[in-house]
Amino acid sequence: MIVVRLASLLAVTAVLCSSPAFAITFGQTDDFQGSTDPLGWAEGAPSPNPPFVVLDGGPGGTGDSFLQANSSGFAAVPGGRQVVFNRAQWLGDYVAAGVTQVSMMVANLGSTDLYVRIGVQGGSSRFASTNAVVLTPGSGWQALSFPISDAAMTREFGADDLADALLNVTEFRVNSSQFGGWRGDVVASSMGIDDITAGSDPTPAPAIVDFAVDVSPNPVVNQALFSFRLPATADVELRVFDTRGRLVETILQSTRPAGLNSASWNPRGQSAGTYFYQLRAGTRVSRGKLIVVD
Ligand SMILES: [Ca+2]
Repeated sequence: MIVVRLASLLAVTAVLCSSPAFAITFGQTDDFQGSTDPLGWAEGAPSPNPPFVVLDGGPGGTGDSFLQANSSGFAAVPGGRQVVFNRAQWLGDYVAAGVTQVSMMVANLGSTDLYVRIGVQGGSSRFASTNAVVLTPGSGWQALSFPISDAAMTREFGADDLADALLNVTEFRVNSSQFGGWRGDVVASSMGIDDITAGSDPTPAPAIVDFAVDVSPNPVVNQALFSFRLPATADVELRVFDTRGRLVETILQSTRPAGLNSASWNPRGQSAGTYFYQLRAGTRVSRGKLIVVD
């Protein structure tokens, strides 16, 4: 009887595992704010130098966290290649989500050139960017966009059917590969990554600039009022995240006129503690911290 129950439990588990536990959504962003959780980004385990979150020095400067990926260049040991992959929130049906491009901020933090590409795996098929973006050492944070299309990607393994692979992506990766390929080069290097965003061509990568947002009161008791001034009509999105980077609530998602704008948030149902807000207005982004008290 126990064997039967175990068997059915395993069957249920197998069914659950056959579909992604996470589904990619249009507009999702890994900004690494608010914690040292690398958000599922990893290297082949066990790596002696897995990717890690650096709390300051991202494209927004102080307080802008980012993911750093170091590679040793030693071929014979894990961690030798410059590559990070994600088997969590970047999985699922890219076609249904309308995701045809991934943009990100990338910095070359090492002393050798980076040849940045993305890769997607669906089923047994693997594809990587046909053309790399070359980043020289010390060139600062750069906004990169990688189209996900037959024109922009090359089959690296399995069936040459990108459209089919995109129906159920099982791994998404970023690597440095000078001559193309899935695995990433064996090279001593260091890459900073931030604001990895699922979008569509020709969505530009968000430019990070100062953008003043007033939050009152903060700490928040019953209600917070966000005030901000727009130089021109813009598509505005205001979201609140917890310290693990999980979306708590989308407060505002609409087109707003030039001039002074405001939006309020009632944190009812949320536990007391630290939260982060992110306001996007066109290509402008502003982030800040909220404290919710009982
Ligand atoms: Ca960040």
